[in-house]
Amino acid sequence: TGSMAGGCPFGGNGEARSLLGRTNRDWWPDALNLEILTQDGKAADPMAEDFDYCEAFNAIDYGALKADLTALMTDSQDWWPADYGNYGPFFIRMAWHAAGTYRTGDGRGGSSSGQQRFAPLNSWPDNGNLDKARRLLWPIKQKYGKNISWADLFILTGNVAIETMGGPVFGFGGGRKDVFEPENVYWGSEELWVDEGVETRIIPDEGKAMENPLAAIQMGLIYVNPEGPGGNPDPLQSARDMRETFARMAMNDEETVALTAGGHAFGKTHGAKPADTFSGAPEGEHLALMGFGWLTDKEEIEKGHITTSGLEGAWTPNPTQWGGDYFRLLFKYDFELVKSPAGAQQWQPVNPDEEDMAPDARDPSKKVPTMMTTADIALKMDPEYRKISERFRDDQAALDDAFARAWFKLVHRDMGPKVRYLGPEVPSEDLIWQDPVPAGTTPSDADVSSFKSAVLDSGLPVAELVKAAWASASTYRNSDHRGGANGARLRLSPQKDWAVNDPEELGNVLSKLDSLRGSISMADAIVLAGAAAIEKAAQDGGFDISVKVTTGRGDASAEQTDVESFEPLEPFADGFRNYLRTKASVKTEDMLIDRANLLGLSIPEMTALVGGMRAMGAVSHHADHGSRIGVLTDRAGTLSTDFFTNLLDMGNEWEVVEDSGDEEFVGRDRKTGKEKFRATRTDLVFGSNSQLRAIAEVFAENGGEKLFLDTFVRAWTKVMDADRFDVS
Ligand code: HEB
Repeated sequence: TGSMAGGCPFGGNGEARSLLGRTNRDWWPDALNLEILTQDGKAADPMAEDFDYCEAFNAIDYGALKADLTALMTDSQDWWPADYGNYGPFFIRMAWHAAGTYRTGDGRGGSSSGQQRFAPLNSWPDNGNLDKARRLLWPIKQKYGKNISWADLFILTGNVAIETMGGPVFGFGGGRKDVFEPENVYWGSEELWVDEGVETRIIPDEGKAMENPLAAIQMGLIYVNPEGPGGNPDPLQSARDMRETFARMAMNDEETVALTAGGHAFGKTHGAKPADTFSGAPEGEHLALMGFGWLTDKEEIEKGHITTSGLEGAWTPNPTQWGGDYFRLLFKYDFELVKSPAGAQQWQPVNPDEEDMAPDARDPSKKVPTMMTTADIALKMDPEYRKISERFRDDQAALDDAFARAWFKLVHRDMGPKVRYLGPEVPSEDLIWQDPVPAGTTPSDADVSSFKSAVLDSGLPVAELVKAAWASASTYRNSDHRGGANGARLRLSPQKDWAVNDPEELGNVLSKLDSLRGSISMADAIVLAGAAAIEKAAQDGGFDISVKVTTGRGDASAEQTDVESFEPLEPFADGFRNYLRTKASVKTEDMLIDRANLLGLSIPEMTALVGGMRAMGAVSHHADHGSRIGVLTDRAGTLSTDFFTNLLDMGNEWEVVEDSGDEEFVGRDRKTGKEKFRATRTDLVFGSNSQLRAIAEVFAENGGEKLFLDTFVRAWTKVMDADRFDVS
């Protein structure tokens, strides 16, 4: 069972599940299947192979784009009229929901690939009517074309909305490159969505906690249920859910309060009519609706009689103007529980003064009561939230600063290091959550080669050098671009103490490298030492190869490292090192696939890395039991195809080790019964799975060594350089 504090990734509540949980195919079995067209490595992406989004973005007339977005805010369209004549609040919600799927657990979700355009996100109940927001943007997207991605446009539009309504903005970095197909992300294994009566994911009475890496309380929500947990309007339980879900997206209490209150300074909720008077979500709707969902009669839409969340009303009397009204009203009034016209539970001020009423969204001369969701009331009822809320009520400048910074973090959190940000509005201040790394220097070729020979002469074994380099670089996640070898955070807390890194062995390797490196950065030294070891290991097998290292990495300090924020990067399983700490609710081999995906590896690259690292003996001691588990060779330390040849050899017979929970296996000589090898599921899957076996065969074939070595070195270099945004 996962724990509130984090817990094992994929550690669900006991039931085994598949890696992706429920996918689009489960939700919409009849949807058009385009996947057969992306077989054989054919791209869904229409852009030319040499398309460079950075270059395209940098060529944009940024000022003109912002001016167009500013004009769009008040350019109300008949087919979806703007509340109060201003789309600003609507666009802020669009941007927040684009970014709000981000989760620290695996770094997936978030704003950076424009996933809100695709299922399931385009059809999640919580994203209701954002199809209209995106469609309102189309003329601007069309005008600027490839120079601005949808993903960047969603966020920039949110920023412009805040700015034009007088709100504080900290900056904007572009660089979110669109993808053109739904990303395969685990969103949960429930069979129902929030509006279909599914259970919430935190049920303390039943010991049920939200499994990692999920960060929303129910399937189909970005975070929490606005009506309270499972629809129960209990502000304290709502605070509990908020605290947990916001923490999963890297927000502390202060950031959570600032974001929620700051966001709800703007706009309104929509619950004018019962939800069953609207059509279904976009992905399953009729062709003629052209990608729209949640529709009703034109006349009703014109009158603003729409339902999104089901709650109805604005939070403040000035829903298109930034200010302190949210907290002023929250503390000025007692609130009573009422039902919206759509039947949702919400809170209304008791006896509000006339000037504290909100304008009607279509008729400014008409006054209507304001409202709060149960989650808003939590900001007053939860003791910790309340302290922060009172401070913000009394200090508008503090709220301005906290909101601007938290919003900036929210919408840039999954973009990785600051060098990836583009455009004229990138703030100069370095922020700790950007994992800053000081610029490095490039050592001379002579220094590099003398360092490499010194390393090989030092007596440090190939396996330990390879493991150290892997430990350093393989923390990288393609999802949020965090981790990686740059910065050499491997030598800092918390990474230096992670069980997967065999801390004692690692400490010894690192101090040896430190003593030999001279002026080379520690980050480069670790990668160079790995390269030296691999070259030697290949040479021992009779192959002369060279492993190219792009030097120039810098070393981050402890002060530049937010220890807590690195904790979710700790691998609970790393199939490349045959490491498994806690059995997950998915199969252990699924964890390898997941990690390979986060490293951006192809199937052949993943296969070559596993086989090569096993051959060199680069396996974690944790799984070792002194038996070199997975090292299917009698010449460990040599970079060879032995792992594959022995795995595919019919002379070997495999048998599960009793009491290993189906995790460990013995390989015996089929004739004599003599034990030859030990292996894990992650090893045997390369013989048992037909697709992986097909790759293993290619490497094990006569003459396969060259292809294996090329693939290994390419994959290795890819992992070592995965975070080198400073040079690419
Ligand atoms: Fe919010 C809206 C809830 C957070 C911003 N929200 C809203 C609504 C609801 C909510 C229910 C309504 C929808 C409709 O339309 O119907 N939120 C919520 C919750 C939370 C939140 C529960 C957590 C606690 N928000 C938030 C944040 C932000 C926001 C963080 C930002 C920052 N919202 C918002 C806005 C709006 C909303 C702006 C408005 C929209 C319009 O107007 O359209």
